[in-house]
Amino acid sequence: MCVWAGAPMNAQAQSLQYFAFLPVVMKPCPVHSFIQDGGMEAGAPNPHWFTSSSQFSDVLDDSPVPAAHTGAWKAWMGGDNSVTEVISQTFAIPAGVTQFTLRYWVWIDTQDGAGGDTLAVQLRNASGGVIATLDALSDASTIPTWTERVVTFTAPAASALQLAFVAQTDALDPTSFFVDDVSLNAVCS
Ligand SMILES: [Ca+2]
Ligand SMILES: [Ca+2]
Repeated sequence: MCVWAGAPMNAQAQSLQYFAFLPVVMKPCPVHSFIQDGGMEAGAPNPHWFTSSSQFSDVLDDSPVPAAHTGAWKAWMGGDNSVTEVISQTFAIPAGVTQFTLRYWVWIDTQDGAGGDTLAVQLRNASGGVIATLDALSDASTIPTWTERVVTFTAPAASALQLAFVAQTDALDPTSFFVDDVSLNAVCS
């Protein structure tokens, strides 16, 4: 890429017209996803994903029905009343990278519909403090089959951050939030 930095001052100066071609330094763009095992195929217990459940149930699941988006494993969050379930992963960031594109596949199977069962996708600092909610879904979101979500966001400069999916259900009419194939890539100019 070049930048035109010169222009004639007037007609008499046209013979002095010049152009300066300035180099634009392009930083290498990491092409890999910062999230490891985005498809959760390493199973449970998982070396990359932290999981927690208020009911002590397994969050990562390889049941053939309902089927994962790809492979055998997926996250199955919720599925019962009054439950909080989380999957999260802390990832390292190369210096200077602050813009990201998050992609993940989600499917919401609900007996509710009033909006009280929620799935929040959170950007957290490495200690787990919430920085931003990147995506917010609920049982009122109509996602009756595997659907890809794409979120582009700017993060604060940091050497490490955490991505978390947090599902919470209310006391009536359960909702299952299924998540699979999570990827997080740098956005480069
Ligand atoms: Ca999978
Ligand atoms: Ca509910």
